[in-house]
Amino acid sequence: MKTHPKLICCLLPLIFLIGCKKSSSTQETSTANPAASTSAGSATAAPTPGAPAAATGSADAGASAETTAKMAAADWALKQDEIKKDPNGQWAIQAAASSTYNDAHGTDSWSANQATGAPNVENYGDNGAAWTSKTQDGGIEWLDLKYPRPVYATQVRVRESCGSGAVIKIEVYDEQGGAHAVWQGNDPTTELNYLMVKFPKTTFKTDRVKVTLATNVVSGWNEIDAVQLVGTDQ
Ligand SMILES: [Ca+2]
Repeated sequence: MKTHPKLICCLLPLIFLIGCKKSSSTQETSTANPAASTSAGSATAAPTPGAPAAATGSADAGASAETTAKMAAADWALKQDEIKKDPNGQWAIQAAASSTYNDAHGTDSWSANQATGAPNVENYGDNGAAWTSKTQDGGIEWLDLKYPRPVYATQVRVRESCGSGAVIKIEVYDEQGGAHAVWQGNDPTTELNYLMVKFPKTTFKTDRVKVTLATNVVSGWNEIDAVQLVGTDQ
């Protein structure tokens, strides 16, 4: 019963997004523009598995659109696999959050812990294997993650799995516990994809990342499946 209102609220934007999938092409993604960025960091979102708008005026248009869609889907799968296996990438081993849906704690569905480990959400939409906040559109929420090995960081990849596009800031912590913003801006992520934030290699080692969201900017539940810290020992 308690998940009932949640499911309805998440399904509405989901239906909307699925409905927009074909026309909201990868162009939107490619305009990824951290315009409000206050650092040297840049952000991109992996291409979506959605098909680009179908070509018209040719008997082969349907078939070629299908081929293009399949190739885009294959590219997406390859990219997901590449990230999952990145030798310089680490998955979180511990997490805390500003709030959790239904006050989930421990390893409950939607708890902060659901954002630790490798990605395990296979489809875009509401899923207890991802973290989400107590309310859908309340505003500022955050996720604070710990990693096994301190590294000189070059990238953070946030896998968004529902209500994508609400991340506004990413910080990494130095060994003294000082927070350093590596990115701030407009999250271009759509559907089940990574927000990929690249920045110049940090001058300190870090094993802690904080992801801040403004949940009011994308209506419905904003869920994070996993967060990868990328960096090296030297
Ligand atoms: Ca997860």
